[in-house]
Amino acid sequence: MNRVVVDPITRIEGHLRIEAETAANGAITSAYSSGTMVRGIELILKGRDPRDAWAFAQRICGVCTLVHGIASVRAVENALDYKIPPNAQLIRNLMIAAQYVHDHVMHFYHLHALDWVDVVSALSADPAATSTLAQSISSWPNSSPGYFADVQKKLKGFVEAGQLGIFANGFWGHPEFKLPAEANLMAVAHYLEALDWQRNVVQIHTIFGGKNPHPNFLVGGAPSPISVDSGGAAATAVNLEGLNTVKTVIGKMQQFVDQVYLPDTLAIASFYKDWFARGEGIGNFMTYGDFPEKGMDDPSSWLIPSGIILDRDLSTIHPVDMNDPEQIQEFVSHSYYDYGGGKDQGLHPYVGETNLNYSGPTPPYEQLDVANSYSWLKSPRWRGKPMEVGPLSRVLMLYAKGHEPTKELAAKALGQLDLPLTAMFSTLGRTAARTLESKIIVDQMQIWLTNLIDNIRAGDLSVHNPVKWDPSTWPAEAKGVGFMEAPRGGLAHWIVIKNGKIDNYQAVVPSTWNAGPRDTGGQPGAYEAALMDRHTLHDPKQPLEIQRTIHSFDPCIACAVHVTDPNGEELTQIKVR
Ligand code: NFE
Ligand code: MG
Repeated sequence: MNRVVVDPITRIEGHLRIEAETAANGAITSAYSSGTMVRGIELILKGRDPRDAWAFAQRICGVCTLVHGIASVRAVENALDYKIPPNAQLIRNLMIAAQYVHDHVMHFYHLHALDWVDVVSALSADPAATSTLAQSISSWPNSSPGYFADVQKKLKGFVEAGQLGIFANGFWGHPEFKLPAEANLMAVAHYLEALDWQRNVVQIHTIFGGKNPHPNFLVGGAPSPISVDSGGAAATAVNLEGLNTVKTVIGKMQQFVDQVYLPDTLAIASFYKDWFARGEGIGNFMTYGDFPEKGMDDPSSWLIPSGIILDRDLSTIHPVDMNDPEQIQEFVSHSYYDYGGGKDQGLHPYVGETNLNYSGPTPPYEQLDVANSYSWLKSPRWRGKPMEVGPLSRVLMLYAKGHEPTKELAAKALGQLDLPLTAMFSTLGRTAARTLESKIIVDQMQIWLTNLIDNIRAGDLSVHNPVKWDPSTWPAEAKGVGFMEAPRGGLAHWIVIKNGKIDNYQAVVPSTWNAGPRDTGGQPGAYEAALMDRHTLHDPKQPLEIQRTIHSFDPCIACAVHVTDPNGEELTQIKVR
């Protein structure tokens, strides 16, 4: 038995270590996922004004830059039964959607594509043939032979200078790379274009929330007032000029998704169909739901429904109740934490504990102590079962609920790839689901914007409900859960308020569900199970297969452990033994 150690997994946010045991033929027989650093944001929040919590919670992560702000204001609003105006709801939807599409495109090109695209091979592509390929799959205008020749020249410049810069440290030349040189060059061109494109997208956050990353939020509504007469781009209120910019940016987002992201996903996936047959793992999928047309208290109005799918059975959707202490629990049996009531307890987040006084061994180590504790992540469970959260869960839930645009898109994509629906239960199914939901959500953005403009035209400028702003109106004790679908999956913050202050606060985030370690009963988390689902390492010194499947989840370990490294240290090696 060999043990392959990948530490850190690169092209993710945060610090993740994977250890895999392999048989003589390279097959992964066991896998372990470890978050290697901790901070404890939840402790920082205790005793603070709940109306300020979002600003602290948002600093959990700079990648999903707004999601913890949204979950936090929703938690306070849920605790206080605090309604927000329709305009604020629409503005939040637009801000969340902008985050999704931004995050998903960045993930595909900048974090995940290089698992499938051999950058060095692009050097030998024929620019004219690349142009023919690009024009055969899309009407995207940057597709002439001269354009691709220029991109290739730029790439050659990197290589001849002796350094690949942003493309350094790939497993270039690995035999598992299957794309023709021309497809590689096309993807490299789009990698560079996506860098440029994403600068436009973040404007939506600056218009509605003042800045990006970490736009502003407000308990009870949206932070920026709407004004029909304060002109100019420099105005702090949301005005017609700002709304026009939002409309233009949404158009650019749609064009990129339709003409670049979607066709590239299908083109690349068509060369890797074997990756639609491995890497799923658990088979349980959970969504909390999001994008309310009316309010978070009216689930029938949500674009993304909430629910649980068990054992890949799309015919039954089980309800999920985040207030039920029997349903959501976090375990720490294999985490570097202790609970007051014992390490094998499962705690609902209202009574959750973040104890950093665990006395057993923590990093550094030679090898994870997998029999005992091996991660700063906890192990969240639904009724004791591990769940996968994220784009695949959402697309399956939309599909199972009969959402027509999802069914049509999935049928078209799977038809083009000549694959059955069950192919979605896989590494590339997860990646394709991320692309499909980007299309579903970006199309919805124009509708939300139109509704917002219609409200404003009808004279409704309200973005904030002042009624419960004053803490003297609050009950002495209140508790609530704020949830959303973050790009990486269902995210929820649980808050307990006593005498106007935060008494307890727990965030259980998507990457904790997916990347957490084994639980008390030894059940693996989603990353671990996925790696144990038909993976064979071609070359243990270049564990590309591990990267493919782990990246398909789009890990964010900063979110998952609410971390930074207390010592400012970074590990930089991939160790193989
Ligand atoms: Ni830091 Fe985040 C949250 C996670 S969401 S990225 O919450 O996991 O995409
Ligand atoms: Mg937590």
